[in-house]
Amino acid sequence: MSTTLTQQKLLDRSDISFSMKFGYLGLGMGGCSIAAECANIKTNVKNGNYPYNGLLINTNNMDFEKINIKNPNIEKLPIGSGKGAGRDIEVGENAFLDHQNDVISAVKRQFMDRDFIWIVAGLGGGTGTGSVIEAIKLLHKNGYQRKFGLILTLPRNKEGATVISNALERLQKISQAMKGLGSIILVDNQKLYDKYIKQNPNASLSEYLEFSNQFISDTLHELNVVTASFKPYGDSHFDSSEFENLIKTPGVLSLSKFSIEERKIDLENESSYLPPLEESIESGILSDGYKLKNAQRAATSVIANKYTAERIFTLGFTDRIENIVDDKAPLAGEKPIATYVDEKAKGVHFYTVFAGLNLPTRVNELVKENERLMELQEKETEEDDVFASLQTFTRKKRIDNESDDLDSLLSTSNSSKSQDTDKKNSKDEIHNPIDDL
Ligand SMILES: Nc1nc2c(ncn2[C@@H]2O[C@H](COP(=O)(O)OP(=O)(O)OP(=O)(O)O)[C@@H](O)[C@H]2O)c(=O)[nH]1
Ligand SMILES: [Mg+2]
Repeated sequence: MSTTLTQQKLLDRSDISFSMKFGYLGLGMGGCSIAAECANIKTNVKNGNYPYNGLLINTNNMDFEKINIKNPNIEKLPIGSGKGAGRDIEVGENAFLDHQNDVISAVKRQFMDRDFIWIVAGLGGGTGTGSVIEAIKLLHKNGYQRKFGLILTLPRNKEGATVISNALERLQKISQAMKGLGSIILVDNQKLYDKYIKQNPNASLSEYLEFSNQFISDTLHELNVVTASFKPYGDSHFDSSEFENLIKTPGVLSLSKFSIEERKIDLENESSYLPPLEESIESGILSDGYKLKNAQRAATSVIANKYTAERIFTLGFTDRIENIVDDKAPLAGEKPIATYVDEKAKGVHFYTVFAGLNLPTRVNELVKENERLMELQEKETEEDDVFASLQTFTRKKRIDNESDDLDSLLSTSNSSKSQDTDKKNSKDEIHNPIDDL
């Protein structure tokens, strides 16, 4: 998939429209960085220069400085100590609760004209993860029922036990409440990181994060534009209100995109485009490992320029795509295949969205990783005990050999005492919770 094909230069165009006005409520450092990137989108559209806005909430004042804010319609709201929540979800939750009234006022001010709000948090830390449940409750109680969804990142395996268990603890609660929420978009940091590092082996973690945030922002914007901007070709139809239904469907949303050069689509040769389309649906853009069979809704949009549309948008073509989607999501109540003409399109672009899904297998992997780390911790403690018994064993032996020497016996017991204290201290150091921050 080449970049020129994937980007379509949507941002530089003035002839596009948006399905929905999104507002982004960022929580914690990751949540605020992603929300800011999404709300920073600038277009050339008249009266739509900045189609989105944002409210950024964090307990760490320094982190606010690191966020690149271009859109004047992004507001920052500091809560808590100003020093962060130190990966403690209770501290994050309490900071949010203590400033609840400020949050309500800011939400009303910022989001009064928004069609849909995305609560954005990086799962694993203290502030975003700790506030997310309270933020859900707050929007729900203050006039935004069914008008908000979640964008949550899943941590990478190497981020450690605290991060993974924080993320899982809150995911458990969120999954219980899932039926009452709009859609949830999961961003699998491990998936995006693996892909990014393969292509950019010398890049830093912060470069990865920047890339991932831009990628999330572009993906959402593209979907929002595609469903509103282009002329439907033929009878098939998928409009802004259907897009709205899709993102308001409770459950997880899986997004996929596939772009291919026009000349590569040979209608007489299905293998020229169907297998990579299927593959793109399975591998998703931001996360994968979904049981698509559970999807409640699905939608596919295909975009091509006029010349290509006339050649490829035949009944047989849409029929084949319909079969693929139907095969993957037999229970979906609606699954339109919509074809559009974009005069300026280079290549043919397929966007597929599945809504109402359960959590993906990546969450199982995180549960397993969490168990592995806990076992490792237990083993480590056991090994400490072995070390202690070995120490006693050596000493006893020495005592036996020199049992008639009182001085040396005393000095041995003294030194053994001080060794014990030393060991206790070093053990304390190893388990100092500050090291976990
Ligand atoms: N994709 C992406 N993920 C991020 C980014 N920043 C953080 N994350 C993820 O989000 C998780 C939580 O980190 P933060 O958002 O920094 O934590 P926080 O909510 O500020 O919590 P505290 O610092 O403990 O108060 C991390 O473990 C990462 O996996 C980001 O810019 N992009
Ligand atoms: Mg933080």
